[in-house]
Amino acid sequence: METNNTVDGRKSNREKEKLEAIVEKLALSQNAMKKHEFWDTQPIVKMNEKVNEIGPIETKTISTIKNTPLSHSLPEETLCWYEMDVNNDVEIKELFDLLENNYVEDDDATIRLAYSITFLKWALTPPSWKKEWHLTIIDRQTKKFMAFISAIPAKMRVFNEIIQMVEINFLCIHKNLRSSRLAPVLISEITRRVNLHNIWQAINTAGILLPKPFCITKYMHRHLNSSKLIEIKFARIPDNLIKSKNPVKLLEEKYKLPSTYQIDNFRPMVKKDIPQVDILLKNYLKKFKVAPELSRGEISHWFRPITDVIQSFVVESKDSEHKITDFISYYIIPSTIIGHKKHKILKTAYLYYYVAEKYTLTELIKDCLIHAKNNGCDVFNCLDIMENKTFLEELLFGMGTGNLYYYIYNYKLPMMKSDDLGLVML
Ligand code: MYA
Repeated sequence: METNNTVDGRKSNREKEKLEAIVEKLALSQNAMKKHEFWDTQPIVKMNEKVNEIGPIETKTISTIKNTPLSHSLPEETLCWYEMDVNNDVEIKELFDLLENNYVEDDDATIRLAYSITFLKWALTPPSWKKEWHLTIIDRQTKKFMAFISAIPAKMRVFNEIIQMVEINFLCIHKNLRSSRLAPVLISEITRRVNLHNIWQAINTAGILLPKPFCITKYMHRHLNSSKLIEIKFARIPDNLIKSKNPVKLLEEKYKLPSTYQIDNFRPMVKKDIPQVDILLKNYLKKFKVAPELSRGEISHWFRPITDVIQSFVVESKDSEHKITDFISYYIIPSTIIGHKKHKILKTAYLYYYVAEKYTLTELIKDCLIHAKNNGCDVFNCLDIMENKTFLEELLFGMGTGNLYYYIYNYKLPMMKSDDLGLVML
């Protein structure tokens, strides 16, 4: 049984031990028990620490926080802090260029995330966003963007506690400035700027293992365009098909989808649906140990459809009540296919939030796959969080190679299973 501030019970303890064992194994195999010059100084759970309670690690007051930027830690002749303006076309293009050329790549550097300008604006401007949290480092002479980190406000429920936090994202340093300890400077400066708003916790994801994730999740992928995925080596031909005459054709047949929705009254979400979606989603997210506490304004911001950024759908009852019974959404991030002659962009759909009431989750995801396919997406991704494990097999999702780790800053939180997590980060 779980209570407010402790996690108890033999079953959850067994699960916790299993999870701790996995992290230890991973930590050892990836040599992450090593010293972390920066992270060892931060209020985070240590890699070998066993956590049995939840709550802040350190408590401070605003009066102890410096109100000037950490300039001494920057090479001041060449670089300086800058608060970018996301609504300025030139500056958002600068951010786009920095990320397009320097952001997250897969392990063998074949694809690199290339968030669109419209996506970046959307992701960085939820209700109560702050310009000073779009923290940029520019080259003093050329004014080029050389590094970036962002925070956005996010209320999070952690077990029964509701905490005003920030989500940290888009940490990026130009390739020419790597390994010069600039990341700790960016993280410390954004921490200072967030602390000045009396906010002391943050949540983020990363593809690398650091001290210490509270949840380890796996990426799952579902082909929408098998021939392209094979050509760019995102997917490979399975062993059982290698000897067949036309394995790609067989794969395409395997992943073929109907061209029209299977659910009656499955339609794009519109403004008037927001109050009903709000109630449905708030209620659904109560199932999970960690989930966002979304305001109506945030629901409107995060789910209002924007072409090639975010797509949301509802199912509306056919009777005079026009009740919304189901909801599903996915977002789109293109990736650059690095150095490929034929293909330049991989268009990827990512499952976002959903509520399945009248229909099964499998039925809803299937219509979402149909939309993503018709919308030109090549692959549909999701994590093994929330109730996603229930549809993976039937809808032909395959496991990816990497993990996505979830971290919380300045908060003790025992490790949890991925299906206890109700948080999707962009
Ligand atoms: S995750 C996406 C991260 N971005 C990329 O992967 C893009 C491509 N890579 C790069 O741009 C650079 O390689 C980055 C590191 C910028 C990642 N999370 O400057 P360095 C630590 C946390 O010499 P560089 C996202 O956006 C590393 O362990 N720490 O390294 C969420 C080492 O510390 P230590 C990281 O390679 C970000 C130190 O940095 C990460 O030139 C959440 C080395 O610094 C990472 N992904 O640059 C940030 N990568 O010695 C934390 C490296 O101790 C937020 N490091 O091991 C925490 C909450 C803050 C707000 C709190 C408010 C209350």
